[in-house]
Amino acid sequence: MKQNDIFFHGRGETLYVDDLGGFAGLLHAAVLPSPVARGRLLRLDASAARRLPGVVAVLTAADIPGENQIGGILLDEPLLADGELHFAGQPVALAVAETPRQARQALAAVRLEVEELEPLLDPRQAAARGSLIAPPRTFALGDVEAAWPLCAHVVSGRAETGGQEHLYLETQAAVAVPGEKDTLRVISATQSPSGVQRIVARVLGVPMSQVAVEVYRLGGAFGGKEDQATAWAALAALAARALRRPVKLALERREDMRCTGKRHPYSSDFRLGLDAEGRILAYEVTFYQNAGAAADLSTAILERTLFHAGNSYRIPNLRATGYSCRTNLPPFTAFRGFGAPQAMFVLEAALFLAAEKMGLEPAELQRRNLLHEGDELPYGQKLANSRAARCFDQAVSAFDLEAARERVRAYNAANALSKKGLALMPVCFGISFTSTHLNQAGALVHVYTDGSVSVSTGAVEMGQGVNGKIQLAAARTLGTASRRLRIESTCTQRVANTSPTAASTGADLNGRAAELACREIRARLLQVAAARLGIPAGELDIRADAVLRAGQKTGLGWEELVQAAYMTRVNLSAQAHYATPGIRFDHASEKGEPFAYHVFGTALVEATIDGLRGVADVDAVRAVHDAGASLSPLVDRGQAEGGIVQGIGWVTLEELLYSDKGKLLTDTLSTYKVPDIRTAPATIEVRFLKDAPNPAALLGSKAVGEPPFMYGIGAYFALLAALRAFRPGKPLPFSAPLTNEKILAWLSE
Ligand code: LUZ
Ligand code: MOS
Repeated sequence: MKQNDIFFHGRGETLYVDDLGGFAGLLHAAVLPSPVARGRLLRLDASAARRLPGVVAVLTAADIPGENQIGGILLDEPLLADGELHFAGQPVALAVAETPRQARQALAAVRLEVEELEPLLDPRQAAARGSLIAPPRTFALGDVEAAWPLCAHVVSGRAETGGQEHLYLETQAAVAVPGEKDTLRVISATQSPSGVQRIVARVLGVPMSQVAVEVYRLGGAFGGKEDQATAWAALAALAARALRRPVKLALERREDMRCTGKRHPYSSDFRLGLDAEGRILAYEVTFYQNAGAAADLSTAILERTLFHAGNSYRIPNLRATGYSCRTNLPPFTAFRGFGAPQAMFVLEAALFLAAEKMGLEPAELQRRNLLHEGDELPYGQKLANSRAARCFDQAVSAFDLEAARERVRAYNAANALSKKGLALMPVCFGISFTSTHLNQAGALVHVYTDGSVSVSTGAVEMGQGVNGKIQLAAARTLGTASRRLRIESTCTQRVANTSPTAASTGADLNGRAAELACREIRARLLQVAAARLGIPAGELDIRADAVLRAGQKTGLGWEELVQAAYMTRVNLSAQAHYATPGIRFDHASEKGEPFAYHVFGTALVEATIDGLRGVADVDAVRAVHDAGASLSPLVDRGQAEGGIVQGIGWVTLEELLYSDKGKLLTDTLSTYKVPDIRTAPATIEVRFLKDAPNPAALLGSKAVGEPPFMYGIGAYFALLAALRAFRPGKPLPFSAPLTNEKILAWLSE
């Protein structure tokens, strides 16, 4: 990010969807959520609501001109309930009024007659009753059955991880503006503009070409707007189309917490077998994913869980099975890590248990089993450029594991009521969308006659700094100064068929597309320069706004060059498309090379438990992280630090509680705890692996968004080590989050 961007942002001048003005005749919409988790809608009476002051309309499923269907992967999610209620918070009706307050007053006056049915909330129960989103899937390598008898040690158990609220600062929001001839322009806070365009067109029954979707930026997303921004945009579009006026729909925080999906809770069974030296021989794991009431992205998320069942470890015999279980909770959705954190937690639990049984430090088992170059991953891909051991060993030496262990031992010997623990957390995360077709991106670049440059791509800026990275890559390729470049909003009329900005691939894919478009313009400009200077284009270079020959300035500058190109009628615009090469996956065999490359790293986490009060502190997280040749070390550090804190929140603090009727009880920030400045570790230190360019991505860089999240898992196991110091021998829980309440209960039981 440029300095002036930071000041602009810091002064609060950034406009989010709810801040946008200038829509003549703007109406406001609000959504009536289902009051029950499962039931039948017997009657909906909006006559009193429609008579209230300022109320323009109350819309229901009957008002949808196209299909009442917003499912992306599976067609199993109505936009507005059509008789059956599948989760508390499911949109039932839409009130539209002159002000947001009047719209919400209208909702309170809608009379619903509902027959409430017993909801299904537990994923194992759902699986037992055959309530599945899709058939189960199994990834297998080697032969686990043949391996069990060879194991010197076998441990088994159950591990649970809870959901997680995204808590993006900007809640879900969209504005829909009708245009002439049934066209519609939707400004949406979405990670997936083309996804919104496709569903809005489907719901309205118009071609996609009549719907333009534009995104300026998001106030955070974390996966929560990959699929789940769509419903709100489609509702705004429905109202705008019906009423022929611009309509805004922006959720209040509590509405957002109640109605939108979160990270998937998982309940898993594991069995891990090792030889006498502690080498993993066999691992069997079954994941029960709580998908909620509709598919959303659950099948893709479960797939990434299976891909990461082995995390950073070499496992010659593995069988991983996943069930995506349909329940009556709001559909769970993408969240940073996309199913991989859930998988990694289970294997770390198994290793922790095995280490205790063998009388070893978990770190010894971790180190012995790290992946190496050429190892076969459970999905058939041979690991290339493994940096697992390099990161692990550097973390052990740079952060002096021995000294840290000694500190913990000394502290625990000296303190009876307070104990420390530490854990190492290695991470190996595959980069590419697991759905191969999504690994493509487009860009459109215009150079204007004054030398300024406009760059559009499919990438959505959500605070992760993707625009800055694209700007850097484009400026470097063109040979002009970054300040001449403007990264435009993301718009489906400029760049079509965009994949969501997700899977940590935003800069990889869109940066490459921008680079390709800029290369084309650069090649044309070099021809122009060659003609002007009478020097072969192959001997010329453009750098820092100047045309060079053998490193020497030729006297021809950027602005003059661009003018010359225009005057000689040379195209100063280019469109380009990038598709990640060399990836494929075969669903019949569950084998292939789905990932362009992997990101590696290891964190050392230290934590303290106050045994009297049950209060846990994560003291320090230090990580050696593989960022490749970072495009922006400051941005990447921010991503790593933020991911670590978010990961710690997931495993130690953030707890979603539902009533037995399936209603979210923790729907405010007084009941749902998120990490703050007090709970964040006092020390976070991220060191980037040195001299580690990545041949498989933009300018040697690596994707950075998701992998660091999983370092946070180490906090759970550091806390378990501290609990162990209080009570040797007592079985430890593998149930995240390990809240202060759970710690106190374990200590006092
Ligand atoms: N979205 C998706 C993702 O559709 N496929 C993926 O593999 C993925 N991974 C992480 C985050 N979002
Ligand atoms: Mo666009 S959304 O008209 O660039």
